[in-house]
Amino acid sequence: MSHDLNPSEFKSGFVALLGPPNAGKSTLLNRLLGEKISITSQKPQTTRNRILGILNRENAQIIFMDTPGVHRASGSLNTRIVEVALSCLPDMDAAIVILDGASPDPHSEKILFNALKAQEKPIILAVNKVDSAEKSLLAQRIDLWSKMVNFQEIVPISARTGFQVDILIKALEKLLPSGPPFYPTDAITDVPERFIAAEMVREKIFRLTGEEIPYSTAVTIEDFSEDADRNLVSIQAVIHVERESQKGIIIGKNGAKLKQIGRAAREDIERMIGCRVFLKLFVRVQKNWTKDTRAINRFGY
Ligand SMILES: Nc1nc2c(ncn2[C@@H]2O[C@H](COP(=O)(O)OP(=O)(O)OP(=O)(O)O)[C@@H](O)[C@H]2O)c(=O)[nH]1
Ligand SMILES: [Mg+2]
Repeated sequence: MSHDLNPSEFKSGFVALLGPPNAGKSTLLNRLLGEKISITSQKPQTTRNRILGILNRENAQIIFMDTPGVHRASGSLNTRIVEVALSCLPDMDAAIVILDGASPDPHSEKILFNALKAQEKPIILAVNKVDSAEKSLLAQRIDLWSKMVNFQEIVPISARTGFQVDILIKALEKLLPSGPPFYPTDAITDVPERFIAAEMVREKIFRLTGEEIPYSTAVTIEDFSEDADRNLVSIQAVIHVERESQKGIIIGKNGAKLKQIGRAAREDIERMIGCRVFLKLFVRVQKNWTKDTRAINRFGY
């Protein structure tokens, strides 16, 4: 059998991953791609930007857009984050709505369902975390959700274990338009490595610090240089916080916390780019940056 690309058989398109904070959107994106490009944590509002992930199949290229969680927002940064999530819809060919089947979030779901009502694009509901959901409750929730939006299909999944993720992909392949690939078929994302490196640092702050610290933090890369001879990448990153006291917490006693953040981030970055990494972290105070639109822009959100 020949495997030449036949344009009339090849399908390609853009699919938004939408859902409340913490539903598992970024975990699902990484699972779909088999590679970690989007950061995840147990805390809501981990993702701040759209992240594009490209899944190359034999007869299709599916381009997924991971988005920040949709919720009722207050404050400049949060309002921006929700806008980022919803404003992508007109450019998409389809959407997957991801809801947490184990612990629903009725408030955010309502905002999301309202935003989707006037939507003409095909929408698949992925009910996530079925690995940890109670079966009879899960059935009730699915019944309720199925009446809210005219979903093309409903697929119970586990982004963590991969359960039924293949079914989700097949359902998508069916409804995407015919057409050639948009990106080279060996590409996995359009996001530069230096952005993902900054995100890896931000993920460790989400996972290793508590309270308001992760939400007061931005990470920028000041230098990213490759030394091909030594098979080494040197990265200098700045962690921006809002207050002096937060700087102290991030650095920790004798620098222990910053060291822990740096080591964990370096290991992830090495896995992503496949060579040794020298990562140097600095902490800088930028007063009240989450309320300052210019600072939010400057940090790339
Ligand atoms: N048990 C279980 N946990 C999951 C599953 N998928 C994701 N999680 C966990 O749910 C939490 C949130 O996952 P994320 O992927 O960061 O969620 P998100 O929707 O991207 O969240 P935001 O970016 O904050 O909007 C993490 O602790 C994940 O490990 C799943 O299928 N089963
Ligand atoms: Mg996310």
